Amino acid sequence: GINERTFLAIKPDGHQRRLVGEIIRRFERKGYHLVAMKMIQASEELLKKHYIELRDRPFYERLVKYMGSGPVVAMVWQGLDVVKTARMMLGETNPADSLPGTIRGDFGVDISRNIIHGSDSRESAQREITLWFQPHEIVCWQDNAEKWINE
Ligand code: YYY
Ligand code: MG
Repeated sequence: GINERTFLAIKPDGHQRRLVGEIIRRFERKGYHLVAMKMIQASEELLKKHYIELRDRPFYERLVKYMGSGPVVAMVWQGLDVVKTARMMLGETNPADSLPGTIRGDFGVDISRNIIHGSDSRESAQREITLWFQPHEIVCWQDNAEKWINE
């Protein structure tokens, strides 16, 4: 949709490796609209809820521990088909399968250190935005470049 929203989170490795600016820059230059952002040390409870669908996978506990091992930068981005396009900009789950030009393809090596999270569907985006952000943390602002980005 035109004003679709997605949830992105720069993981602790992306943050420690000083990729925050680089990642935000990619979404800004693409033309997407940033409506929420915060740096947080996520609790185990939040991370377990975030990854609830993976609770039976062998890497679940390790994943939750890694995500809680440092600050993450949580964001909500808005724009035309942003859920699907953001996933393309991230690359595949495994950086080894991700093309150069994608975030995971350019900056990652290991599947369990893949730099950034992005919602995989509009339904997950809605669930994740609600989980990570309070309604008042989503900022509506006039985008003066809008008419140069969407017809
Ligand atoms: O959505 P995406 O992040 O691309 O992958 P998911 O299948 O949702 O898995 C979430 C997260 O788990 C992934 O980003 C890395 C980690 N992971 C892992 O450590 N080992 C795997 N075999 C699969 C996923
Ligand atoms: Mg996923």
